[in-house]
Amino acid sequence: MDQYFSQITSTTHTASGTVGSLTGAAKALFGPSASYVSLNTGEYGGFGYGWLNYKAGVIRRGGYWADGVNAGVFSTHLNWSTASTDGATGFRCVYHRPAAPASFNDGTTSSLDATPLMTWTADSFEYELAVGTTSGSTNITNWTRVGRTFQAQITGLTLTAGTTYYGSMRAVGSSGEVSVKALGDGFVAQAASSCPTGYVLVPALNGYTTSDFCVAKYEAKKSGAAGISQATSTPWASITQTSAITACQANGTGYDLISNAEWQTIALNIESVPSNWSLGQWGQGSLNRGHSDNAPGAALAASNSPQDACIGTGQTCSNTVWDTQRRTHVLSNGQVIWDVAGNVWEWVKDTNTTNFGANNYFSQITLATNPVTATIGEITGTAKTLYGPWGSYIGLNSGEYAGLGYGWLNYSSGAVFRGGNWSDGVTAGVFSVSLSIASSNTYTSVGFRCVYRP
Ligand SMILES: [Ca+2]
Ligand SMILES: [Ca+2]
Ligand SMILES: [Ca+2]
Repeated sequence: MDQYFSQITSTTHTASGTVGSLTGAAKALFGPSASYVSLNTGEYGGFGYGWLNYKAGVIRRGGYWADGVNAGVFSTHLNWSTASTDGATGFRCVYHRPAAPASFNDGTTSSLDATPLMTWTADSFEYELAVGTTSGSTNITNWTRVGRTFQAQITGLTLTAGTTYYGSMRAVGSSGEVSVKALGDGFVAQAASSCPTGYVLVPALNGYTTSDFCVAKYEAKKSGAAGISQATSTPWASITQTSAITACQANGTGYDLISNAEWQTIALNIESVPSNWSLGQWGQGSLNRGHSDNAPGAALAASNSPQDACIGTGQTCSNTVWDTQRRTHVLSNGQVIWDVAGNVWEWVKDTNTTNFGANNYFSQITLATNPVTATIGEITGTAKTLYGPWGSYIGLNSGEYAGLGYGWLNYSSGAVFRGGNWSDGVTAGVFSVSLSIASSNTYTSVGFRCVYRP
């Protein structure tokens, strides 16, 4: 029955329905919250009228210039369809401010000059991070734009060992409107563990690695029995995975062949840094895939200068000019690492006995396409978790395929090697993986990279 809203109650109008995100009777869906049944003449409380005895499709609110006492902020009209128009009916827009980032994690420990790598479930917004000495405060670092990405850290800080700091983050909409803050539960700064010469610090990544570690900036080069990290000379290839472990450990205590979890920590970090993408934004265009066009048709030495990022490739690029063949990637802490993608394949320390299903580009590998789960080293999951990117790139299904690389997953020959080589073309990339050969094999296109765990 149609009625003034002061007279509409849960007793007079009992029918329940769902309108948008609300479910209830007319009073809950359209009416005022309190009871006004005594206001039953004259202005009727000024709430307006409910034309409720219809279900024609659309909902109009508020009344119009000729509605008299029937107009009001609660007035509701249900007798029109979506195709209706008249001169008394207009409309009003809303802007939905960005939602607070979900699953924000501000890490557990940091060095003295940078926050931990902070992670969240990214949507399509730009994000900002802040750091303070109490939850939600910004007294250490005010809001700092980190771009549209899913993990980031703030560098250039001077933190005090043993002190607890708190990260906060917010999303920023296209008009500059900010979301409610997401609050971290704090992290403790610790005296920095420095990396050996030729190694760069990699921040731990929740779910993959529990501590920061050092990775060789370069593919291993042969120096006596040890695989060392230096720019000059070509990579040490034609070596078995077993011998690569020995060659890394020959550097001394704390050195080892990189694990698959450490490789993923690096690859996922590279994925999160906007400048590694051709269009300067996470997920836009493609990641560079290193020396992989088979011109020249051999592995290359590197350079000590990040400006020489395309050295030897025949292409021209630098640390600021992107190219598919660029050999360097930047980590979230600003460190530069060479040839993670392309040049020579690289053994990881873990082995594999699982066939993960069809081979494909990593932009096309999902939980659904390759659902087999297994444990490789410290990680348990499907191929996407064990070897793949964080983001969903299913729409990047031609050309560069996002530059992520290819998964040769339909094997279980024993060994795991990553990154692709100089002739792999579009199938090379920081996530590329092959499960096709045994640890005892050697190839001229398969080398290795060492880590140092402080
Ligand atoms: Ca924390
Ligand atoms: Ca080339
Ligand atoms: Ca490589």
